[in-house]
Amino acid sequence: MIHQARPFRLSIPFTGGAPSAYDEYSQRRLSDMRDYYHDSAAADALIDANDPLIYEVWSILTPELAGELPFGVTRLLPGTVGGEYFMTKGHYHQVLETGEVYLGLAGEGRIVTETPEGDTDVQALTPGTMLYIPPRWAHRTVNVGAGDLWFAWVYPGNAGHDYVTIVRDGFRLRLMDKNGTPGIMTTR
Ligand code: PAN
Ligand code: ZN
Repeated sequence: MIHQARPFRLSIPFTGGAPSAYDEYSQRRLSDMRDYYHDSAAADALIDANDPLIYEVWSILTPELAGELPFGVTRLLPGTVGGEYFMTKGHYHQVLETGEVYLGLAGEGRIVTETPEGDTDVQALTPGTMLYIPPRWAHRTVNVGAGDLWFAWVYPGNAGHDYVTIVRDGFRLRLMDKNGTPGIMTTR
């Protein structure tokens, strides 16, 4: 169902957990995103072994219009693929001039961002963190902790999602587990 012009409410557990209501649920297993990881041989081995669940998304959908504000919650599981932390696919917004707000609920994460011009940034996402992703910045969430990472987000209804650029080029910065602490690998 797509919510229309009546106010409504739902609850989101502040320590992480599925929202009490949502329009759409989706999940990504490693097989859904093999080409996003740096080490595709390691990804293939894990897919053959148990094809782990990487993340789940609960979304409130709205009409895809500029004044609308779709929002929801993401759960990103802990783990690594060839030393690279479990992460979301990451994307540019199709309408590049649209930003987004994230709110950390549980766990320890990072938001890796970059612009088409090659500017890069990494920010911590922890419980209570509100994080602003300005227009033009591609964004990916990475779980660098031992437990689940939960966060909420809201973005403009007209944004759209461009995954093609990221799967083709990859992010310039990747987060790797270096003996238990996150290290940044620069790819280009
Ligand atoms: C978030 C993300 C969500 C899943 O809602 O879409 O965390 O990540 P991917 O979209 O990269 O698979 C958001 O940034 N929406 O715009
Ligand atoms: Zn986004």
